[in-house]
Amino acid sequence: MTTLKLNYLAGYKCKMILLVLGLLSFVLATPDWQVNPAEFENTLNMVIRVELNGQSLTEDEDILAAFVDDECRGISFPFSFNDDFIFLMTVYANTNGETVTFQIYHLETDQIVNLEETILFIENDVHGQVDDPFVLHGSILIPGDMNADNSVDILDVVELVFVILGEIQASEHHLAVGDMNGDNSLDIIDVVVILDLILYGD
Ligand SMILES: [Ca+2]
Ligand SMILES: [Ca+2]
Repeated sequence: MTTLKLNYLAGYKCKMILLVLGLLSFVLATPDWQVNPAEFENTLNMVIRVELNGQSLTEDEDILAAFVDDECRGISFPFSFNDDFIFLMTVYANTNGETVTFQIYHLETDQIVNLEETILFIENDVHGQVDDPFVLHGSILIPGDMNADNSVDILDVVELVFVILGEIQASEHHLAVGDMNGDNSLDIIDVVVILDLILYGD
């Protein structure tokens, strides 16, 4: 085999490896949350239900995590129960009295959401039961939902047009959910994208 061919094959292999790595990084775009139970002596257990924008979860692939400061202290995946999704969460610590916070990765909108409630870690505590879960609340941004009513429809298009025309002053929320093409401005292109979303879905 000639050197030229070998160089070509090596280059081809490199491109394939880069392609595979690229695909992997796309697939693994979920949060890098990990906890090592062996590092902790104490636990508490929770049964949790999560409400985002006042509504229960509809995805069974969201991920819930517990934190003390920025350190992950527990991870849980939802399972279906009584037409809802609940999480069984074990939280790990070495010290009582630490404040535990929670975040959820919302797959559908690819957002990590800070949840409002916190607990104090007390070893062997139990929070929530299967028929009466501990409820965590948070807010997600729904692309296109200009009027923040948890759905995207013609009213959002009207509000966006009013914002573009200067009839309504653009708020941070408007910019966060209305800039559909990510160019940091609200204009007719965003109207077209939202109309497309309403008419044809994503
Ligand atoms: Ca709306
Ligand atoms: Ca835009």
